[in-house]
Amino acid sequence: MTSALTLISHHLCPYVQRAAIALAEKNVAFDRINIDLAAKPDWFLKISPLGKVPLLQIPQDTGEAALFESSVICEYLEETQAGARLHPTDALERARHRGWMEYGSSILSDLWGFETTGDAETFEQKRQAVAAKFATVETVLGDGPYFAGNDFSLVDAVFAPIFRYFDLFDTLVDHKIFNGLTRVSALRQALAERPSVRKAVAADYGERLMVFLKQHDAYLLRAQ
Ligand SMILES: N[C@@H](CCC(=O)N[C@@H](CS)C(=O)NCC(=O)O)C(=O)O
Repeated sequence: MTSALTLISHHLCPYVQRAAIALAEKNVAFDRINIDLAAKPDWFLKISPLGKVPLLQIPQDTGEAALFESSVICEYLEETQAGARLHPTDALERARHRGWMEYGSSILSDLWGFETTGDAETFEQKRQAVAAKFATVETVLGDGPYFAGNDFSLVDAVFAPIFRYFDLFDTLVDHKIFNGLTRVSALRQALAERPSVRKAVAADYGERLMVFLKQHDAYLLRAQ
């Protein structure tokens, strides 16, 4: 039986990236299996209650445990793995960080509409929603380089995959989402340079994302 953790993944999934980033920050070796979410394998459906990635498989004497939900996986890694702490030690600060992780998930919900809709009106609504949420993030950021200053945290692991989308989106449309948001823009830059963030996706991520947009006939590809 292998002793390594296995991350059940999808090439583009931002939630998977959170777990991959946390594992890399903790210096934990892991295997990664990418599945096709359009044709979910039976073995995956048996162990994924919600039919979603990521899953973290953890070898046990009795077989293999599978954790689902990215925030649960990240919290488990924080509690069980040595290495850099990814949550503050203070309970109030830790709770605050968990709140901002949730906030990142709510940005992802709006971003899903922004990137997949074929309709101009929905696109504009989602663009405004994402812009408003990042304007709020701007008000809680300090001098950086990361969300909580010098220490990289799980909040950063949540925001890095969100920013990554814009490496492609910026080349397609003048969305203005980060206009005037100097702290958010600096955070985006710092996260893009972080090795754990860089290696959380494969080299062909941008090409795959472009294929995904074309498959959805995304308005994003036609927007001015
Ligand atoms: N709340 C979940 C969200 C995970 C999620 O939405 N994963 C997507 C891919 S990015 C998925 O597996 N979708 C497949 C489906 O819904 O059928 C988490 O944080 O892990």
